[in-house]
Amino acid sequence: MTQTALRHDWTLDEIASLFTLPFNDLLFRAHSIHREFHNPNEVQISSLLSIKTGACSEDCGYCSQSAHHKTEIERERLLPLDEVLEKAKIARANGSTRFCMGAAWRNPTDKNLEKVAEMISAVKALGMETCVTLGMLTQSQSEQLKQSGLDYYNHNLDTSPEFYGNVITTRTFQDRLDTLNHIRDSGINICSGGILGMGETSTDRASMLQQLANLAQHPESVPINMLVQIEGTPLYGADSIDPIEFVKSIAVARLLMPKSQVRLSAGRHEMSDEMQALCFFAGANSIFYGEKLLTTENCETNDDMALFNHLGITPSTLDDTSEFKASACSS
Ligand code: SAM
Ligand code: DTB
Ligand code: SF4
Repeated sequence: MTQTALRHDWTLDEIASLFTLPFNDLLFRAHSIHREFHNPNEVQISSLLSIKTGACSEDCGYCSQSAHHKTEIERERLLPLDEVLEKAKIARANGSTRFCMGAAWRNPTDKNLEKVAEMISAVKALGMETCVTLGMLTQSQSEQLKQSGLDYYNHNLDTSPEFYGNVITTRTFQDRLDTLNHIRDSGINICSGGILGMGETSTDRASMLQQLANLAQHPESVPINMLVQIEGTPLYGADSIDPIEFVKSIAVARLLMPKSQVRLSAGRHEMSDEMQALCFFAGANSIFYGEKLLTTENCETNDDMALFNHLGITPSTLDDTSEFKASACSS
């Protein structure tokens, strides 16, 4: 049987019609593609650490760390290297293969970047994959990160270009695409996705996925977050997304980006085991693992392992992921 081809020319109508398929038909199609490209019983796990917290000059309407919103978080300067390494070692001992460090910056200064580059090299030396999310980057900053051993850069489109202005006003959708281009051009894997449940329509969800799928190369990792509602942020109290619609969005992401890791990201804490199981069936094959995301709580690790056992899922090892990378997302 010939392998399903990767496409980069999806129309909005085509994607919208995937969303209107009967649920069973959509899930069957997504799961079939999932099996074609991935081991259906394996999930990759990454751990997160906030290396610089709060006081961010951006006004992202969902975020606890924006200086524009009154939220109850403890601001923290850039963490020292030894503290970061200690957390990375714990994540490694718990089975995470990738360590993702996040900073509440609009963009890093060159001085900040040097310190983060040191962290990346040191985490890489532990035998883990590295990921950072630091805001907007220039081309030369991306290249510096690549040289330090960075494997993935997380930079989300967050939502559709049409809904974007309702969520963020301090930087544009195009700014985000520019950063993604710099990351791609410097040879770092891209982790880019968005957030569902911010009051966007189903067409917005289709449009955001269209933007990701029609990039010249699909992001290697596609985090799909469900909004974690944080008191004091403008999006606190937004209408939450229907769980079935969320699962359908995972299925559509899988259909549009067959080779990518689709990451069931923030919001798992609010999901039932059944909803997570449906997301894994629909094509999600990676998660953030550990009791904290950046500033909010994640699922208990014991509960995650119990769910994995219940579903017969095993966490992937680095050998499995390097096999995936060897067949990278290029087309
Ligand atoms: N400051 C950097 C930036 O915005 O690119 C990096 C950190 S930022 C917290 C990383 C991503 O986390 C955001 O782009 C957003 O998609 C996601 N995120 C932040 N707060 C969230 C929330 N309350 N619920 C769900 N996802 C969230
Ligand atoms: C992503 O898409 N989700 C993660 C990671 N990339 C950096 C962050 C989720 C943050 C959830 C809210 C918080 O803990 O502050
Ligand atoms: Fe700042 Fe990132 Fe939060 Fe936006 S999402 S306010 S850029 S930390």
